[in-house]
Amino acid sequence: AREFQEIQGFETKSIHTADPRSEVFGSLTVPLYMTSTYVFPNAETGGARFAGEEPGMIYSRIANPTVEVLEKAMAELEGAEAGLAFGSGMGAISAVLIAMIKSGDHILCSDGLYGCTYGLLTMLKEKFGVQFDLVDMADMERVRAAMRPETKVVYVETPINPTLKVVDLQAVADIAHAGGAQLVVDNTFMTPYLQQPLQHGADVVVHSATKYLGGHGDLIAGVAVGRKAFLDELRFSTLKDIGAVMAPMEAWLILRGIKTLSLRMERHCENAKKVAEFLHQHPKVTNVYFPGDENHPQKDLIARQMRGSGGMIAFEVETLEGGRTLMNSVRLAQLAVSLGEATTLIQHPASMTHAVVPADVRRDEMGIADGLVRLSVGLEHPQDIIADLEQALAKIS
Ligand code: MET
Repeated sequence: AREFQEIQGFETKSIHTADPRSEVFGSLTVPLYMTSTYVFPNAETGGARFAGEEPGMIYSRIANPTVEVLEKAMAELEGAEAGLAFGSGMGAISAVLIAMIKSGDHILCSDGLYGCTYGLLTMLKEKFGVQFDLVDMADMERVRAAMRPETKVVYVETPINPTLKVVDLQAVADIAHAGGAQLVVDNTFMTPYLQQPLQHGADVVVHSATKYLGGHGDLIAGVAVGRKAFLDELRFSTLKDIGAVMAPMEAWLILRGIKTLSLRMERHCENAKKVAEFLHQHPKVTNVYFPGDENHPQKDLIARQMRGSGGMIAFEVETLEGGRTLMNSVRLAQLAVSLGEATTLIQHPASMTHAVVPADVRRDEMGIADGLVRLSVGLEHPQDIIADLEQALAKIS
């Protein structure tokens, strides 16, 4: 790969960082290494690779050349020392958290988390005695007060799935570090094009690469980026032994996806702005949650931390039944979980992505109303997305 110190533009990096020109055939795109294992030239070399004394491939659960190109590309795009790829976003989150904590430790979380992340924390608590709390991170006094001597990790989504609350990363990072904890940020909703948490004090960034990074709804994958020493440790311990690895074909597809990441994110942002404006003025829509709102109370923070407001919108209609009618009436938008792809997707957090969260926690701590609907605004023409929502909202009695 080329040297990138002088290249400033994200667009340029996202296209050239996976440059495989050292390949014998001069292939423009990254070769796909579909292999489980690697032949050692001799017994001594095999032993030396296992001992970590010599570089070189061993086995694709530990590293794979195609996957390694993606890991380097993601590190480059997030401004990290290193990256590590996983079989899913949850694979990345599990490996990172398990590497950082032990029984009796405490994890402090934003007051909203993807449902399966909450499920993982609950499992770690019930089976291994790892404590966790959700705290409203709009108020730094509360974050400070919720820190404990055993707090080893502060875990943040921003914007939060699905409520779209925004958290001040630098302020939380300062509190975490003052208390001896590390800050882990799930950057799935933003991607490194819109937000780079490591530049705002985070120690590790995790992604579901299934979403915007892949961008086409055709794969499941995850990535973590951060310091090389931590990720090396993860590669040779937690990731290796948990085995939640990314397949080379997935890495290849994501490398293809990130070449157009900047273009796609720009359009997702533009489309979502137009859709949010439409929803705001619609009489049947009671609440809209969108970081791109003109009069958003955290406008300064959003401008400081995010290059754009993203493609995700959450909103409420008056009744649960109304929400159901809406979701059953869309024609262009598809009723499905997941997000960040070309197709507009609509789903109901309370019964779908966040169904695993107990109802009281979901409502009272996370602020997810039963009637909340989440929209992942796609890349269709904005007028078509709006027309579809308009006809579906008209079906609500
Ligand atoms: N993380 C995805 C989402 O928020 C997948 C969902 S539920 C299994 O939509």
